[in-house]
Amino acid sequence: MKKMVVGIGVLLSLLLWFSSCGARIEESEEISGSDLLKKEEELAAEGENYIVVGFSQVGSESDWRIASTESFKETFSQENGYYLIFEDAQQKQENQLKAVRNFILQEVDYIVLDPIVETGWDAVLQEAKEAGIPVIVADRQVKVADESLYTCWVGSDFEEQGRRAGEWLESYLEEKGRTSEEIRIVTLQGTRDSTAQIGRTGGFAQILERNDNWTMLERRDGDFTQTKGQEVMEDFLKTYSGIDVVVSENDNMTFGAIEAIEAAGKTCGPDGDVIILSFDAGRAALQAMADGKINVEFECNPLLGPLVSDIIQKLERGEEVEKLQYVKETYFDSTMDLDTIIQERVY
Ligand code: GYE
Repeated sequence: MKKMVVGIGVLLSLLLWFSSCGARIEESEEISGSDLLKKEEELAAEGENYIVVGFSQVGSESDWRIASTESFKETFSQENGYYLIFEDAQQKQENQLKAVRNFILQEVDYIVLDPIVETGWDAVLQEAKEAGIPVIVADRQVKVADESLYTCWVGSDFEEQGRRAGEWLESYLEEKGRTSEEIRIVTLQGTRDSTAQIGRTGGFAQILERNDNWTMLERRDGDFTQTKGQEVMEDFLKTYSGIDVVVSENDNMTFGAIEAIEAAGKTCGPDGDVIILSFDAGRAALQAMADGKINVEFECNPLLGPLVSDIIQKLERGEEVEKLQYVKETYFDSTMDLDTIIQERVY
């Protein structure tokens, strides 16, 4: 595996790329064009070597995403021996394709990709392979015909999260003596065709199937944002009467749904009219649960920066890495000691 020495050459090409494409170069401390020149001199003088990492991030659609970006920027710092080129795709795959191609042109050492959707990556990953640049996929997955087009993937088991949500609902309804009642459910789905959406919807569907008294009224795309989540929930409330359960595939859509439910004069959470199941379990959502508005949160860990760094360090030492690496996760509900959990929460 080649390791690039960041000296005048690379920084100059970064600068050229920066000025010619008008693209944005970001790193832990943000750099402007003239700062970059200064940095170039500094680095050349210090003779330091950096591992250059190009990271194509999904966007900034949610609290989870912000925590993920922070984790990468904090980990891939110059103090840690990295030079990070960070690109926010604003939830558009075409922006990610452009970013990855730019990383290849810049001859970065590693490409880290958090793919918005699973398909459409074969050609660009083939280009990265031909350029000899290892690609580490983080969080969401890619579906490619040739698995050798990426080195490895690290992230959550979204299907397990969805299944866990269904199982939790089964035992909750049993506890409440509602097993023979019709249970009317709606789902706010995450970005259609993203791994997080496919897994959470699919996992929950497995449990839905075995419960004859559950009716899935509708599943609709809320794109993982609060605004969309609120819009879709408002529509659901107008269309369907007697909604018992909302499955919301991330916290930000949940915040939107809560607004919509309350604006419609209804209540939610353990003592409310509507049971809310949510995914991510960020601090703000756990707080909303402590305030009695959410029933349960299925954890999704956004702190993938250090795990990707471990993979890169292994590759640098010429070691093998596991192809698929799942992070361990849990769930939280209102019966738990939420004050302590919130205090310990780092995102
Ligand atoms: O759940 C959501 C974000 O891919 C796991 O994307 C991630 C999801 C996360 O927008 O909040």
